[in-house]
Amino acid sequence: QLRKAVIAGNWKMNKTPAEAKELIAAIAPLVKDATVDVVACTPFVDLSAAQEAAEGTNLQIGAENCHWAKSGAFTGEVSAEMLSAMGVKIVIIGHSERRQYFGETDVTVHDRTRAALDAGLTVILCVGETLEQREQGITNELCAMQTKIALGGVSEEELKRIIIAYEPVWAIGTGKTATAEQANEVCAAIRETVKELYGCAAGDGITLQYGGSMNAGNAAELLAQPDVDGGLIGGASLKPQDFAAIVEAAT
Ligand code: 3PY
Repeated sequence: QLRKAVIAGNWKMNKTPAEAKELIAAIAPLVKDATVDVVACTPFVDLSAAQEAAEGTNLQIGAENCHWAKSGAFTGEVSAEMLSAMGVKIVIIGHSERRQYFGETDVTVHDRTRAALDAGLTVILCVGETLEQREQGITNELCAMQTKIALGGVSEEELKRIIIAYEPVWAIGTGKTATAEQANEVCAAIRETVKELYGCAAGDGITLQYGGSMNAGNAAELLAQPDVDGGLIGGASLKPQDFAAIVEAAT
């Protein structure tokens, strides 16, 4: 296979540490034979508990955000260094909920990506258009621009630690899913952008995920698309059977 398939759960602001332990313990046996990479991205306070529960399994634990500075006067924030120091290997950056509710911009997404790479983390970089932007017909250009700004200054070597998740904002937490064709078209456009920046081999090698109400029912069709290599899973990642079914569909 050309690229690594990665199924990552995005737990968002759900689960206490005790609940996280339980959920990981429920998911792990269901995905133990997966041939794809399986990740659960949890709230900061759940990371230790989730890591403990995932020990000895093939489940990787990731975070949902990190700050761009190594340390300093940034009340309420968590640095990439801190995540790395606790053994976290992967982090979501630029999720649309961060952009929508917490003032995240293409520039801060770039800065957080930079910090995460510097700390040795793998980044799940989220890009995607709003409904208004889709209706204006600027989806592909917008996703290309978000990708280019985020990856500014990222080396070809570092690109190996980037996964890009295409998440149409209108499909997030709304129950609406992009059609498989829509998902593939935008993923293909993002891949073209990466090729433009880094060359054909790098573009062919990068893992692209679709995210936005992917669930046990629609995963197989989305994941069968040639440019969709994995999924970033919201609500369904909190349901062990559903999450396992998505992992199965990617296998
Ligand atoms: C969703 O599926 O709603 C997501 O936001 C995944 O990140």
